[in-house]
Formats: sequence, structure tokens, C-alpha cells
Amino acid sequence: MSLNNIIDLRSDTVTVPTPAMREAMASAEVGDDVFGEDPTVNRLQEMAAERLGFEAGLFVASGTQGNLIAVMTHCQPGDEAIVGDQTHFYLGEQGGMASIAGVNPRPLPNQPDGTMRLEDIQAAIRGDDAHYPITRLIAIENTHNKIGGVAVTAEYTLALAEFAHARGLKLHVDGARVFNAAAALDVPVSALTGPADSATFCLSKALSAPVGSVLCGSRDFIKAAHRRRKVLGGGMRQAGILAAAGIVALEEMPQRLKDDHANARLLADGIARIPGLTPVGNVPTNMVYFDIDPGLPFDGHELCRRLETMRIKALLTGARRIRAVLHCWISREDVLETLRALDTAVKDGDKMTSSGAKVGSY
Ligand code: TLP
Repeated sequence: MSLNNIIDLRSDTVTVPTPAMREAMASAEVGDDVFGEDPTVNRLQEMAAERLGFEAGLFVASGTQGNLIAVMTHCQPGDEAIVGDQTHFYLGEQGGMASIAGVNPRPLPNQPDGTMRLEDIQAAIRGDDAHYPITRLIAIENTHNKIGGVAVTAEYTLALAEFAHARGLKLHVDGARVFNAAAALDVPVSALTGPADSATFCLSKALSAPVGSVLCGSRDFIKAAHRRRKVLGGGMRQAGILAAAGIVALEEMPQRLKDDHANARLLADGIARIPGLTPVGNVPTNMVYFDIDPGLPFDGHELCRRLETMRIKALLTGARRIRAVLHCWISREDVLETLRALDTAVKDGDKMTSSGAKVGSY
């Protein structure tokens, strides 16, 4: 089922609330959440914490806000956080970790499975020297967006948490799409988050809620995080209207994510059969990145423009790289239509030209 007759594959952030979510929003019981008195927000926070394997949760405006609050709560200005060099935290959040939290990001190479090598992390941990910031936090992303939506395993997460704790460090999981990871790996989501000291996940992406993320951690951590949320302008008062959709998202959406993953593989397999287009990686979850061979006479910008004339939107992520994200508003039939459109666009490629448009790094 497409949105407004458009097959919008740019992101799963474009998902709109389901009819059940709209009903829950209309009848939500609300209160002032800054006083902790919104029963619907409180229920969502409890449910989220329980699913992720933590004591408490905090409803926040976005994944970016949740990650920033996590870093501000774990660290002091002048501390350092070890992050993957391909993470959204490092590349896609305006450097808020540095500019707002005052925390130095220490990027390490992300591996093709979304992890950082423990030996690289060990080598990056600062010694006791007045020249250096103090290493305080390690952050990972699951699923890993830029690495094709790869799901980071429970075994790695547990090993990394033990490694961090043995060295007095904290571990945060940016689990924007951690329910997709759990579905792909067939594990409870808590196996991918519970070993860490904090984790965020987004209600507003693959789970299709309109707004919001939840940051989870220990009771003390969430109490401190609550203060940070307020100073960042995140005290949202009768936010139960939004949380009500989040509750439906948690109850109804995780069990259908495998359908999106199957559609992603259908799309990738079809793309692989179109001469000149090459899917990147093995497409383990809901994201399909694909490249346009250098031999074709048009670039990604031009291909996206051409697709738009056929009511299909995809995201340009490199001069010759495009991302398509599957979600609950994209059916199998939409995938087949997308493949037909891509085939037509590539066959007509001689009528297209490269735009030379500048492409951002995210
Ligand atoms: N990702 C968005 C864009 O910003 C690229 C997308 O369409 O994929 N962590 C991860 C892994 C993310 O992919 C995103 C958003 C965030 C955090 C930030 O979430 P929001 O947009 O809610 O601040």
C-alpha cells in the first residue's frame, strides 16, 4: 500500500501512523509529562524498558535527541566517546556530541559486519595523561544504517559490554532499528540491548509511529537523563498523544518486520538482474543500497529524478549510490513496480545525462 499514491523508499521515517495508532492517539489518557504525570507516556516507557531489558525508559523527541542525552548523561565535557566511523551518531547528528555535550568523538573503522574490532578499541583507550581526554563511552549502532542495515549480533554486543565494563567504560547502543536487527537474527531485542548501559530505539522508523524514540537504562541513569532532556527542550507535556501511537507500534509492528526484510531481498535480487545496477552487500534487513556502474551514462541524481517521474522516491547517498528502505507502507506489488520502473529507466539511460550534483556524505 503506497503513501498518497507514491512509492516512497527514501526511508522508513516516511511511514505514517496506522489506523490503530490514530485511534489510540485520539483516545489517549494524558497528563503533564514534565511532572511525570502522563499515564500513557509512563506506560510506553515501562513497556520499552521491559522489551529492551532495562529498568527504566524515557520518551524523547527523536533518535538524535536520545543519543545526545545518552552521551550527556554518561560523560562530562572533555571526555571521549569511541564510535564507529560509519555511524549515524558520528556522521549524521551535526556533531552534537562535540558541540553540545562537549565530548570528543574518537572514530574507529567500522567492519563490514557493523562492529569495531576489540583490538582497535583497546588501542584507542586513553592512558592517564593530562594531554588526553578521558575515554568514557563506547557507542555502537544496530542495525547499522550505512553498512547496508547489517544486524550486529547478540554475541558481539555481550562481548563488547563485558570488554567495556572490565575497563570501567560504558556502552551505548543506538538501536534506531534494533527491532529489525532482532527480527533478522531471531533473538529477543533485549539480547541486543540489555548487556549495554543504555540504548535508544526509534518508534518513528520501521515501527511506523509518527514521532519519538525511547532511551532506556538503569533507574538512576534515566533520572539523570530526564534532567538533560529538559534542558534540550524535550519536556513535551501531554506527550501521551504521541506515546499512544508508540504503544501500538511496540505491540503490533515488530512481528511484521520480516515482511519488509523479505521485500528488501526481493528488490535486491531484482536489481541484481538489471544490467548496470549492483546491490551492495547481502541485504539482511530492510535497506537496499545499490550502485550504478560507471559505464552507464547517468548518475544517481538523474536516476532518482527519473524514478520520481514514475511516482517512486529513493534516496541518493553517493554520486552513484542509491538507498531504498522497505517499510509497512510498501507492498510486494510496489516492489515489483519499482523493479519495472528501474528497468525502464536504465533501458532509457541514453536519454539521461549525469547531473554532476553534489551529494552529501550521509
Ligand atoms: N536516520 C535517517 C536519516 O537521518 C539518515 C534515515 O533515514 O535513515 N540513528 C540511526 C541509525 C539513524 O538511521 C537515524 C536517522 C538516527 C539515529 C536519528 O534519528 P532521528 O531522525 O529520529 O533523529
